[in-house]
Amino acid sequence: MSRGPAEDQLNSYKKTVKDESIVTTATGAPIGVKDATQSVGHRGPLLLQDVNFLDEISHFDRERIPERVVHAKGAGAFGYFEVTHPDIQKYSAAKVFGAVGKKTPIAVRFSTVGGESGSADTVRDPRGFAVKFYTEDGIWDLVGNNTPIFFIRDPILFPSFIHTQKRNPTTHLKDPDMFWDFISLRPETTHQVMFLFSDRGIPDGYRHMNGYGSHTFKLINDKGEPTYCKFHYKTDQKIKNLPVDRANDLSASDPDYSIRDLYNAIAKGDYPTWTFHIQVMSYTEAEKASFNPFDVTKVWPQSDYPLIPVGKLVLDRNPNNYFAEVEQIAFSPANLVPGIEPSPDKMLQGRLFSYSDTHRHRLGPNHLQLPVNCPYRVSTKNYQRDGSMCFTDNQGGAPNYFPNSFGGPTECERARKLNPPERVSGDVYRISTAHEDNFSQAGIFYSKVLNAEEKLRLANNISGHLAGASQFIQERAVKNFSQASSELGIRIATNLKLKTSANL
Ligand code: HDE
Repeated sequence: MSRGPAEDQLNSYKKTVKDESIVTTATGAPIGVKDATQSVGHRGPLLLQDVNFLDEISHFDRERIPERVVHAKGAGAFGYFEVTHPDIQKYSAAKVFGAVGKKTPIAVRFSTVGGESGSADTVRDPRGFAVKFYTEDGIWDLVGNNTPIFFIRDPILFPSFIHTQKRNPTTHLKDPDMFWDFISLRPETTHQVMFLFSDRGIPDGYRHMNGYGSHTFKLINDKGEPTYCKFHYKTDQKIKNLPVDRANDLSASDPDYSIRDLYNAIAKGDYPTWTFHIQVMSYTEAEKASFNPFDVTKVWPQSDYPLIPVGKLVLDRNPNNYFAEVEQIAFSPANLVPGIEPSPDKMLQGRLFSYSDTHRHRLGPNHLQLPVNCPYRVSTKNYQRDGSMCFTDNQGGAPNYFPNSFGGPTECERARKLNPPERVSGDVYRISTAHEDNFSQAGIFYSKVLNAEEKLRLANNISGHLAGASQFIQERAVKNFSQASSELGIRIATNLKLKTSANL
């Protein structure tokens, strides 16, 4: 591995920072001897009165916070979003899109999904692509992936789905039976599984992949009119994927390949950029669409819903401290601003609760006060108070109840207008989505998107992984893939020496 800015970080610190400070305890008391505990004589036991040792070791004992239950391994960077085209203003009055040339600071965290925080970067897995916009109307988080679709369409299945990607509770090993059992029992996963086992399943670092908001969102314009929308970021570095053998080698020789690649590119001034687009769909079009536009296992065909350019994302700063700015960064799809709302997409609705809930567990109820999470471009005024680790002035002497007669913050007329009423009706029950259209777009992906070599690699990649599962599960999986494409089904069955799906 050659040395770049990442490998030279300590040397550059030494060159740029002249540190003549004195070492202290956490309470600021200067320390005279830093490399020895207080003991009784040369060979004697230690003393409980050695408060410097207690200070050091008790803080160390608490260094790790819970890692993210998914997306634990990641890299972060900072930069800005710039509006380059005015078209989105027809659809959204969000201030972040307010004028061509307007720049908004952003933070981005890229991640793998299934592995722990020490796992290898170059695995076959979706990649997280989470963007935090520090807008004049507060924080907007677009917490997406490098895929425009997802595996499931009902959030209640998410914990089970994730368990199958993690370790078997007895063996503590990844388990192909768990993975393929769930996948084959829930055929709505077929589309995303085909994407995952295609070349794009192992991107070459984080700079060479697209990002997608994936869900359908709702935009509201300044007349209070709603439109459905999807968000896309296209990489300007061009899509680049790793061949399977190279990815496997890197997992052993440089498991932090993607973090290193991003850090070094930014440190060298080779700033990665993405062009930001939307697709839009009117309410009338949504009613008439031949597919469910709120189903995150489906794309909106670009032939019918063309990409509309909006702006660009530029990443031009590395984190100064990984823990403070990346491990503690907290994204949530519920962090929305006036002019951008959730659609009825069930998965998005499910996510609206989960993220802030996990942050309260991982970081605490006041995680929004941390510098990287705080909406620093606005002055946050409300009636929330206290909670563990409140480290602001806790809104001083302002009234802590609403309404009041003593001058607390009041309601915003603009925000009210940008949240117009919406009519919703229907019977309340648990609607199973298992048997909705699971295969038509997966079939189009195979027949229209992939070329001959990519089709072959897809079949081989699936077979290589599926080979580890029990035969009855392999057969069920082949049946599903055959419904997307009989050719794909035959290829996998042949590779696995199974009967072809017609005979299964
Ligand atoms: Fe997540 N997801 N997710 N997810 N997700 C988390 O939040 C969850 C889903 C995504 O860099 C967790 O802070 C549910 C889709 C990214 O910090 C957790 C459901 C998409 C990140 C969580 C989904 C994503 C997460 C774990 C189904 C793409 C990393 C730690 C309803 C559109 C963000 C955390 C970062 C992280 C829940 C499905 C993307 C547990 C319940 C679909 C990029 O809250």
